[in-house]
Formats: sequence, C-alpha cells, structure tokens
Amino acid sequence: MKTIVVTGGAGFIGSNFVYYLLSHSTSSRIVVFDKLTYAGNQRSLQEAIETGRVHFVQGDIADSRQVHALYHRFKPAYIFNFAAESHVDRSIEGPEAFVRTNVEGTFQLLQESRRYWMGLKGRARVDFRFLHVSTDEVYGSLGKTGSFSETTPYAPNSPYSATKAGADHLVRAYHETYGLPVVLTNCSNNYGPYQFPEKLIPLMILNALEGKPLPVYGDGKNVRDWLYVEDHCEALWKAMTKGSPGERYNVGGSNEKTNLEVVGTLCRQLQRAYPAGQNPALLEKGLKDYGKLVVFVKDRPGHDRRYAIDASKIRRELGWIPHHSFDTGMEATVKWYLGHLDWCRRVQEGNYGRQRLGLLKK
Ligand code: NAD
Ligand code: TDX
Repeated sequence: MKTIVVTGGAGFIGSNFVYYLLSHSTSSRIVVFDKLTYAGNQRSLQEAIETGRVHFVQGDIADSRQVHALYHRFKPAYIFNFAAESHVDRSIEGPEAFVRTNVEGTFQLLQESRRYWMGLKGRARVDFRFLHVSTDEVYGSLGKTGSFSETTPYAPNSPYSATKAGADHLVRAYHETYGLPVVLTNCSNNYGPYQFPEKLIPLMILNALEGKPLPVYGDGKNVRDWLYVEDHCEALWKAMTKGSPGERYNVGGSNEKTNLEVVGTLCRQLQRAYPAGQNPALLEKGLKDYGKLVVFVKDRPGHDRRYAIDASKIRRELGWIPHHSFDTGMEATVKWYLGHLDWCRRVQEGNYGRQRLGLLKK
C-alpha cells in the first residue's frame, strides 16, 4: 500500500485534496502533516479521518527534526506540499511567517526528501515524487491582454508571492542539481468548500448573510482566473501520476472575472438560495438585494491587477480539463457555505473576526 503525505492537509485545498484522494486513490494510506495554524482545522478532515485511511500528524515543515521523523515513520511514495502561509493581506502585515514556512519549510522538506530518496532502492526510488503546489502570483501582474505560461519570467509583487517564488526556485534547483524527482504546479485562484473566511469569496458570502458591508478593494476591476478546487485537485493528481520529473504545469480555469463580477455572481446565487427579502439581517436594514451591501474600500498595497493562466500544457500533455464552470462552481460553493455555517463559526472563533487585513500602518 502506497503512503501519500499531504502537508498542509488541514487547510482549504489540502483538505479538498484528501477527499479527492479518498475517492480516486482507493488503495493508498494518506498522512496529513499540518501545523494547524489559524488557517488549518482538523474539523475540515473529520469525515476523512473517520474512514480510517487518513492519519493526522501535527507538525511544522520548517522543523527539520519533525520532518525527518515524518519520513522515517511513514516512508512515503509521494509528497504533496500544500503547507504554506497563503493570504496576501497577512503577508503585508507580517511577512516573517511567510519566509519561515514558505521558504524555509519547503527547504527542509527538500533536504529530507533528498536524503530519503537517496536511500530508496529499486522501484521505490524510481516512483518517488515530490509535488510542490504553487501559485500564478509568482509571475506578477498582467496588463489587459496575455496570460502566464510555464516560461513566463517570475516577478512576484507581494511578500506572499515572493516567498512562493523563492520556494519554487529551490524546488527547481533540487531537480537540476541533485536530480530529485520533483513536479511543480502553478495554479490560479481556487474557490470551493473549506476555504478560510478571510479570502474574497467566503468573506463576501458570510458578510452578505449577516447584512455586513462587502468590502471591494480599489475599483473592483482587478481580474482573477477562478478555478473550482476539485478541478485543481484533479490536476495535481494527474501531475503527480502522469507528469514528468522536473516539469512544471500551469493550472487555471480560463474563468477571468473582475472582483465586482465575482461579488455580483455570488449575490445572485445567494438571492436564489436565500432571498434577501427573507433574511432578517437585510430586512432590518430595509434591503431586498445583497448587492446593495457592496462598499469600495482602500486598495490593497501592491495589488496585482490581472492574472490569467495559459493551461494548454497540462491540457495537452496530461489530458486535464476542468469540469466546473464558474456558475456551477459558485452555486455549489454558496450552497456549501449555507450548509456549513457551524464550520464557519468554529474556524473563526477566537481566531479571526473578518476585520480588514493588510493595510500599511503609518
Ligand atoms: P490555507 O492557508 O487554507 O492552508 C494552509 C495549510 O498549511 C493550513 O492547514 C496550515 O495549518 C498549514 N500550515 C501552515 N504553515 C505550516 C507549517 N509551517 N507546517 C505545516 N503546515 C503548515 O492555504 P490554501 O489556500 O489551501 O493553499 C494551499 C497551497 O496552495 C499553498 O501552498 C498556496 O500557496 C497554494 N495555492 C493556493 C491557491 C488558492 O487560491 N488558495 C491558488 C494557487 C496555489
Ligand atoms: O475583502 C476583500 N476584498 C477584495 O476586494 C478581499 C479579501 C479580497 N479582495 C480582492 C483582492 C483580490 O484582487 O479580491 C481578490 C481576491 O483576493 P484573495 O481572496 O485575497 O486572493 P488573492 O490575493 O488573489 O490570492 C489567492 O489566489 C492565489 C490566494 O489567497 C493565494 O493563496 C493564491 O496563491
């Protein structure tokens, strides 16, 4: 039985990936290694752990002893590295944690992967892979046209994307220098179940339900290329099992939307699922339309204007295609949040109050 290690598996994409593995890799043992920061929550894995196929270990990827113990104990065939500090706004206020986890943490995983892989023999050595989950933000910001391909030069603009870029360079170097069988993926914005409510879509859904302002940064015309998280999970599994060592794959949904369009879509979806006219929080304010809650607020410092991914390589070489349109994905997402308000309350409790993050203090 293959053991698959999922670092950061208690976070948004990691937990979705664990559920994906449970249904698509039915004979593997899954080990989640997660520090459980504010963004990680074992609650997100509750049903997965109940299957008996998922083993949870609390630990820090930047701690070499813990990482060594992880490899020694579980002898993984595959490592998926999702663990990261992931919120751009928080990286503006406190970049240190981003350097430690995203750069140093990835470095410690690579060091241990190399040591461990060198000690493997036969088939186990040939099959071993380290897949590093990265982002389109490493490529910087686009103008009105064009898209990021695998050969676009890096130009990260936030401390978050700079630390992700640093990690990507290390991953690449461990292949070039030591031959470590790594695969690198750079994906666009994900949305779906279990996303921590500091990110645009869940924040807007929860604020709207509570009749709170929907804070749109700047003019709301920044563009992101949205991908439903399950489609990302499928791309990662394909990249691991069919991709070639040393290769990089860009992943994106070709769903470019301005932030205002995203907020408009989710307000319409909410209106269908729970009309504002029946929501006491909106009735109290005399509002019959969630869209009336939109407010324009001070822009994010260094706010990237537009991201767009050219995913033709992974489509062509690995046969990956996204299955969710933006409308079906958003409908599923709104439904999920409406059905999981208890999860939302518990992950925020004592941790985060949906306050504005990432403004520079004078
Ligand atoms: P997230 O913030 O929801 O989850 C991150 C997880 O990593 C949490 O469970 C957290 O506890 C854990 N973690 C943090 N520091 C750790 C450490 N030092 N050791 C072990 N675990 C640690 O993030 P996400 O949105 O699920 O993103 C997962 C990965 O995908 C990240 O690497 C991110 O850069 C990348 N990515 C995210 C998106 C997106 O839209 N969310 C898009 C492209 C790529
Ligand atoms: O309250 C808000 N208002 C607003 O207008 C928030 C939280 C965000 N925004 C804007 C900023 C961005 O243009 O919405 C857009 C999306 O913001 P985030 O959800 O913070 O995502 P983004 O900065 O695009 O980064 C995300 O996608 C790439 C993930 O958080 C990263 O981890 C991933 O690498």
